Amino acid sequence: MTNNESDSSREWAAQAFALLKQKQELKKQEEQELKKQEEQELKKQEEQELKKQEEQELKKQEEQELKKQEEQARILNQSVSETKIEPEAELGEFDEEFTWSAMVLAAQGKKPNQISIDEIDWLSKLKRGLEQTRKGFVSELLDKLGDDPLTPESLDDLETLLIRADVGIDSTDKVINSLRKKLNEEVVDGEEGIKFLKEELRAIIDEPIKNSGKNILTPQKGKLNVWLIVGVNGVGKTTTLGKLAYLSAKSDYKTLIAAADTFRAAAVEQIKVWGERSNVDVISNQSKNADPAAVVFDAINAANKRKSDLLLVDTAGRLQTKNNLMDELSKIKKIIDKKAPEAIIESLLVLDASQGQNGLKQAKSFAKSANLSGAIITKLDGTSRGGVSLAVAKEVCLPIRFIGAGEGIKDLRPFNSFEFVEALLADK
Ligand SMILES: Nc1nc2c(ncn2[C@@H]2O[C@H](COP(=O)(O)OP(=O)(O)O)[C@@H](O)[C@H]2O)c(=O)[nH]1
Ligand SMILES: [Mg+2]
Repeated sequence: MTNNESDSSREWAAQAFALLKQKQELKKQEEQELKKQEEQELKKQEEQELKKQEEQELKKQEEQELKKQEEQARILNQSVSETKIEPEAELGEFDEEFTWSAMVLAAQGKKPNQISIDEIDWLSKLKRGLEQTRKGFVSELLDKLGDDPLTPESLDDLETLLIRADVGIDSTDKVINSLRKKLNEEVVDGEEGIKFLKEELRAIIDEPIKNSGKNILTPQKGKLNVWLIVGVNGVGKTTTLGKLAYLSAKSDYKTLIAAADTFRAAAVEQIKVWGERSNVDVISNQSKNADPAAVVFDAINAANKRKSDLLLVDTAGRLQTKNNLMDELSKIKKIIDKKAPEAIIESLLVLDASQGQNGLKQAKSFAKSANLSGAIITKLDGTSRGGVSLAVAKEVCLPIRFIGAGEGIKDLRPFNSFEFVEALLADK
């Protein structure tokens, strides 16, 4: 080979090498690309599988929940139809319970001739209902305080007790800070401490009520008032609505019920029984999975025709993450705006006190998307978590409008912070 020849073949070899190298790189790249794609595909498949599993799990949960609800409704319907007429409350003994209830009424400026057996009965029920909450709270507190002045240590105890009663961190902090400030300024004995504590707790619950400009919630006369009863399944919406219908009709408001929980067949039956008991008509649509907004449409027509004062709307309670509950609510609101633009709408969130912090979570997520105007706390009887009422007022800023403490038609009353705090902190 000449020098020339050798140069050019070297060049040729170099070129070939470069080309081969390029090819190999390309192939490597392609392989990597393919591998990446495969991995992505696999990941996607895994994600889809997981999602499917989650959906199935949710569906199963919902089915179970529905089954439970149907069963509850069946039992409730049975017991409700068996005891259609609630017996009139009877005067009990002249005992400690009566004396306590009477004193709570007197402290609100009522004269002896102004009180009714129903009021006494309710206060006794409320106090009894809050017994569980009180047990782990006031009794222990009073034990700890004794007759001695409050100390920084007793404040630590109080803090623990408040948290345990589901009062919430924000409310607890506020109360403890105020008490600490007071302690720094003066000697505070046990009794005075309790009095101050009551004032602080009342102030927390009263704040959203004051801000709303309405001390208690009543239908405004001369207008159509629409109260939407919302909340997740099983918290007591339908029961509460039945009790509200009774209260409203008894107070001479022309009342009507819309059975807009069309998701379960038994829900319509359940509300009809409550309608019968309170002598209030129920507008419903029997067809399966009827559109709730269509039921509300019919109900508003009827309410307009009859010049009703109050339309109570029962709604479905599927969890908002699973279904379009929020869409359903906004559709209902749109219908009301269109058909009755003058109507005064209240969206009342029903919360089951026994669910404690979980209920608070529900309230927060509903408040974000459902434009709530108030809360109704149910099942205060037999739970130790009655303190959650304070957390709702403080952390969700909702005025509490009614409280329920039992399954009977009379076991719901307008919320009164004085009575609530007295019952919560009663010393016996
Ligand atoms: N102990 C007690 N039970 C209640 C109260 N309110 C409702 N319930 C019960 O809770 C269950 C569910 O109530 P329901 O009104 O059907 O709930 P909804 O699914 O939200 O409509 C029923 O068994 C009711 O009797 C209450 O204040 N106290
Ligand atoms: Mg219901």
